[in-house]
Amino acid sequence: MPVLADPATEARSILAGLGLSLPASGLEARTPVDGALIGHVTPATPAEAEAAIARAAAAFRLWRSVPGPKRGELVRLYGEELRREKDPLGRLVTLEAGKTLSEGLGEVQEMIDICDFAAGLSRQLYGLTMTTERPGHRLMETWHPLGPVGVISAFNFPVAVWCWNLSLALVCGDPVLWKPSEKTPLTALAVHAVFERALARFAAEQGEFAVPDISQLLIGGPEIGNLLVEDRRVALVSATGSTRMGRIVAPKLAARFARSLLELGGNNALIVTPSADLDLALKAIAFAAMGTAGQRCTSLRRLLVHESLKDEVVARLKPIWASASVGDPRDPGTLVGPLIDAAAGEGMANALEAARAAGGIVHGGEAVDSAGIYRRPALVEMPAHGGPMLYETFAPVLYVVGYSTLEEAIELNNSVGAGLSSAIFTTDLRESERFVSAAGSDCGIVNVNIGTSGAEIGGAFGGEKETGGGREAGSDSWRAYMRRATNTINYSNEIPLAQGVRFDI
Ligand code: UN1
Repeated sequence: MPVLADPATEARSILAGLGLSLPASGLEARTPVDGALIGHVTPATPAEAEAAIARAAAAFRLWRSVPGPKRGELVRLYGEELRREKDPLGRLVTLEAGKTLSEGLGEVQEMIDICDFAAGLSRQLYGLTMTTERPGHRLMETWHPLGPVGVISAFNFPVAVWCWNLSLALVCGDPVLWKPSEKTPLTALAVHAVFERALARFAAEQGEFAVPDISQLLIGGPEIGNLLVEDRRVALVSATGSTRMGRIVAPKLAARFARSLLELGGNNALIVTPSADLDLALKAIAFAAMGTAGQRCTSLRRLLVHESLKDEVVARLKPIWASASVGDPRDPGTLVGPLIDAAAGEGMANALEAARAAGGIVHGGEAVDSAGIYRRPALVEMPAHGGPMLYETFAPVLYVVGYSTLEEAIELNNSVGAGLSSAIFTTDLRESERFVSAAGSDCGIVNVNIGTSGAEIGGAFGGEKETGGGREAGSDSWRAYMRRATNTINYSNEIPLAQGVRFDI
């Protein structure tokens, strides 16, 4: 194992390199690498959050009239700044969220990718023109900026998910107010400081179009998130987190008819059919279940294996699970880093207890440190689909059950509350087409011969049912950040009414 620096010292030196110093008191910021205190951050008071919302509302009135491609230029500059700082930012993600260095860097890459996507999109906010039933008329739609967007993000993708929202919102003409997870305030400060550099460059190069306060960071707890949710000046709240959080946020937004974009829990399954290429499947299963220590909303939690293969698949997975290296996420040999905190470790232990109580055979899962946040990944043979398989445990636990027909496997895939991601391994065209068809998986992400996690930004990301229904990142997800106006323009000398209605005066 290479000699690695003290995590808190390394984090502080990365922050200093980015020009950030931490105050002596405030909210604690810790690293899960060894549980140490990195420093403190200053939370926003409710009055400060209120003032920030007012500034965002004022910024909106200016930013909405800046031409889309100019807005895109700012996001392009941010992508350039991120490229320059990819290494320290990726390391900081690793230190604060505990994901492996490769994944920390991958997360920053995801930010860069969405900036590129959004910069291109800034010239493509297309509306349709329709043929009209009336002579001398034109019927079309235009897409306009919506208003300030509140972003509430989770610890597991502490910076990329904000950037999916920020880059699209800015290009769409909306200012952003960001409340990051209380568990990851430092990465938020760091990426926001880098954004401010891009904004300063934009102001220097495109002065007439620069608008202050188009991106603001509000560090704090649920009370700050709640202010964003309840304030009528916040037009859209994009919230990533648990289904429990979504159940609190969604009715409040609905009560004031605000838009919501919800990315909630997942309980993702992968089906291994008799025709599957098992070598491929095993690699995909390992990354999807153990990557990010099982702390992605897209992590694989339920493995549904055809009964003819179940023993073989379990026998081949067991040594992969037993040999996966658990340790410091900065060590290039590590596959599974720490869980975010001790509570997450307890959550994993409780799920395994529930699995045993339901008759499951648990392989692995034990803590390897005294704090219980470094845990061996667990592989659990379940006697039937049930017990803790029915809910999401944010930890590296993979439950395995057998199935006999594809219909049954699809039923099981769809039988849980969440509907985020799903996958099938098959070389049978009929099976894969059935899985992706209207009568197949009911999830927002439906993959063939690839795992459940690790989506590219080009597609729309999100899921159905208790996952909340929101879509972020690629495809036409931008529409959530804009309002649509339908325009009928009469250039004739008559007032013909639609549907042939007559009203002669
Ligand atoms: C999340 O876990 O909240 O598809 C987002 C993936 C990542 C995003 C996950 N690109 O796994």
